[in-house]
Amino acid sequence: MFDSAFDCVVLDGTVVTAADVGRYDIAIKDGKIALLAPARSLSKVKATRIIDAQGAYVMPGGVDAHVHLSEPQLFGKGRPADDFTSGSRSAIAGGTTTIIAFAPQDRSDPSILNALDEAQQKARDAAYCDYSLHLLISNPTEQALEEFAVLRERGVSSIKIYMTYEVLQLRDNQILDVLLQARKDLITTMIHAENGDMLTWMTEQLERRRLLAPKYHATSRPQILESEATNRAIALSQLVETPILIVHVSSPLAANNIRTAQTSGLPVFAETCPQYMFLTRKALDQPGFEGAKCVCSPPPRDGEADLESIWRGIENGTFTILSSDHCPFIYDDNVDGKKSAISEDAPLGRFRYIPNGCPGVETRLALVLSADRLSPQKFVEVTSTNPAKLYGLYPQKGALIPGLSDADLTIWYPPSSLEPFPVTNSALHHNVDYIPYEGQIVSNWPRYTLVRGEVVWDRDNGGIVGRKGYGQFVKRGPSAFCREQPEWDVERY
Ligand code: DUC
Ligand code: ZN
Ligand code: ZN
Repeated sequence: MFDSAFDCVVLDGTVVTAADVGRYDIAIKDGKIALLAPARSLSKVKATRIIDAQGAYVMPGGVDAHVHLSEPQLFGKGRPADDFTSGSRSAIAGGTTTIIAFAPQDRSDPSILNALDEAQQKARDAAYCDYSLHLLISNPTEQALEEFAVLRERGVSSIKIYMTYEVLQLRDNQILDVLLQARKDLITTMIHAENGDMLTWMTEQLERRRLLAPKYHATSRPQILESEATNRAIALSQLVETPILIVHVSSPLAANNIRTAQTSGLPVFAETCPQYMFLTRKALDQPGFEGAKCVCSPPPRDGEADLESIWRGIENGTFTILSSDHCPFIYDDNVDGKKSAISEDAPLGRFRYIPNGCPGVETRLALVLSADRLSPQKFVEVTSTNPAKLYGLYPQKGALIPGLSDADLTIWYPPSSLEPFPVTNSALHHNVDYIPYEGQIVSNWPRYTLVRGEVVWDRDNGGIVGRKGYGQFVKRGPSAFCREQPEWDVERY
């Protein structure tokens, strides 16, 4: 029965999908999952490579649907330090096999297709893992809206819009235009929900009092900014009757708004990130300028109760996905990095100019698994399967279905075979000089990462063993959570 030669066989894994956990062997052929069979039943089949998982977790490769690479200045001063090569290298070393990055439209450009061309150009032949792109819309002209159909033809089925940042913020009527077009073209709209005008006002209040240090970043963006914008985004999507995804939710108040909308049957989805599960605003209140390392938006919240509420939101399904929001700025760089916010008259920097974002693509899976809080199925659901479903990659990604799924695997160390150890930036593979989690103890780490059947990360034998350029652009269909609807009718109101 199993006499055909396979390219690779993974023996005796504790195979975890979003649905099940069981002890299996996995056979791989031509980059696809070929077969799942009882553990050790494939030990004698012919295969070019055999990996003995020794009972360790074997999971569909991580899908990180929120990664910033090769972007211009968008979030304050500075620009992300990772390109598609270093960002995807860091991804595979952390067990992530597919990333979705952003193609930012220039605000002066009436089209969105130049942004897509440019991002695809940057990514071509550069990545270690498979990738896709979200179009970041900052100028929803009539032309841009008409081009949504072209995005779909080119395999891009999601966009991101902002309710804050001077160079990105859309007005409510523009958001409605975008949502209506997204509904027509079956595009998923990601929304950065913070009230930009409240933020500007708060920033001015703080600056007038010369309260400029990094910790005031959190003061300038209280939860009400996020919860108001979240509510408004939900109301706008309710008017147009189209799904939205609120990205990087940090606030329990916003999460409550989302939960209420979901309970009433609205197609509102939400993402959270490790920085809102492990960090509080104390991380911004460090000696000197150090707190700038953890400046991201929305900011980490007040205390343990807030972290607890985000974990609970993952457990109870409020959060559909858990992404990194990897937004990598070098700390010790006063041109493009965090220190660009320091000037002679503000030696501790001005929080309003600190580039917003933290690195995290490599640490996302190990930190969350090591917290030992989610069931293994829930872990796979929010870090791999749901992002694949939400963004039209399923079941090619995020699943282990023979004949259908790419052989993208994350294989961990067997139970108790690795001493818990502190994560340190020096062991990571991005282009950044720090992580917010330096010294945090993890109990496991991906031992092998496979992309389409090729081992690209072998922690004990060479580390990165994949090849730059191996990663392919993955064309996506519509979200599994989106459905065709009749034309929106204003007369219904
Ligand atoms: N939004 C993001 O999605 N990433 C980094 C900064 C931001 O505001
Ligand atoms: Zn954002
Ligand atoms: Zn982001």
